[in-house]
Amino acid sequence: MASTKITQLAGRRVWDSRGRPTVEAEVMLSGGATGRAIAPAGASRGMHEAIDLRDGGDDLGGFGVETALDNLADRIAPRLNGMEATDQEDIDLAMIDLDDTDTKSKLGGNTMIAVSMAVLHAAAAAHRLPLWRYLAGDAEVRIPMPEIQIFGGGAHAGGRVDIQDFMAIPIGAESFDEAMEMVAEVYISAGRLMSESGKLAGVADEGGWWPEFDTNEDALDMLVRAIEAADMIPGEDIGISLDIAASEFGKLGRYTLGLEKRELDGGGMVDLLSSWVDRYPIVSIEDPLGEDDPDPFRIFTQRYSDSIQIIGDDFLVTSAERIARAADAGICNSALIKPNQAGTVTETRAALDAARNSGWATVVSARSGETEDVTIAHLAVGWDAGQLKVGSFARSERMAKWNEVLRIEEALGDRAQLAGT
Ligand code: 2PG
Ligand code: MG
Repeated sequence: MASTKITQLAGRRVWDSRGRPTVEAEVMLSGGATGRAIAPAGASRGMHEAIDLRDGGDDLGGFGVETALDNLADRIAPRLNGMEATDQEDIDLAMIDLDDTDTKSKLGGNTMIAVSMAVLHAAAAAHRLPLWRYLAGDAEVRIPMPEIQIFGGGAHAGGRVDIQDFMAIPIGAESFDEAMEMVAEVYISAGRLMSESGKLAGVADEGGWWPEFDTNEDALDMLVRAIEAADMIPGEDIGISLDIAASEFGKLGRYTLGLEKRELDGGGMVDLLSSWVDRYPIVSIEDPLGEDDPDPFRIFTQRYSDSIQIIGDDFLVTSAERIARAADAGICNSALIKPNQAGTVTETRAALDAARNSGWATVVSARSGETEDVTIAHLAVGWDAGQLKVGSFARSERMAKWNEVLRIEEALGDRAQLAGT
């Protein structure tokens, strides 16, 4: 293997799927290998996530990343120069030490995750291995089951309906290739039904159809119809997965729902969601209650933990500590794993391990602001996470990830196995 000392580390401003600036990091190693990665950005952000450092002010809507890039050039690069790229933990700890805040507010979680993932790519390149294989080593891996958005709502669609992600999980698929085909049919049929009912109004932030509905239930009904119209059986071929992202419309146990601005407390939310789980072929629900509302979250988990997947996103923010605490308290049975919520690869992996140690399922996830970066596709396979969520079945920042998994499935050949099958 070529030598793997970091000899160059640089950042540049690139642009994400919302047309906002973001940080790209590029690393070169002594043996000539290089690695590159781009930070994604969330819109419905958990309050305990690593800070996405932005310049503020009037330019670029306040989303500028000049401070983040200065931190990379002036503080991170001099510190990491000469370090071994294969010692991912040392690299990440060096940045954590340099930042020295709980939320990565000095260096910026966006700066740090771009660097951390770029180093990982460079190390894999030095080993002449695809990233997923470098991560897996000799371990067996499975291809992740995809969760794919058909309608986008909530903060990704101006609050048109409350639920943020209406997703399809192709539980009846036997390969990733077949999973893609099944969801493609549902996406097409949902678009056709929207058009026929005069509701086709473009797409939301992650490429799911714009939710031109009066209620959340209308969207759920339409999703069931779309699955049936694509000649598949809801709940058998395709399960419904929802990201309620309840923290976006609920604070301190008060939830303001619907275009009519109906108010519910935590118990009311549990009842409403229970009525949906009982009526629709729902197999997974993310953030059913707010990040600051653990008691009803626990009640919901107790009621449905045996029958559906209950994922924490804003509630757990890819933190090993929060995941372990939630597991002890009986809240959630699965964790969303978003590298930029943690801020480094090492902490992301620790969160995944914490979930696994609690017997939970894990879902590696993109953010609503994305780019052509496909690192998460490799993490999902290489870490054998079991599931992958990257948004809809449209727009290249999403399709780049699905297409990358197709390539990995092909590379695995006969050994490829879709998780959950
Ligand atoms: C989520 C993500 C992706 P955002 O809530 O799970 O859908 O959204 O990146 O805006 O937090
Ligand atoms: Mg979420």
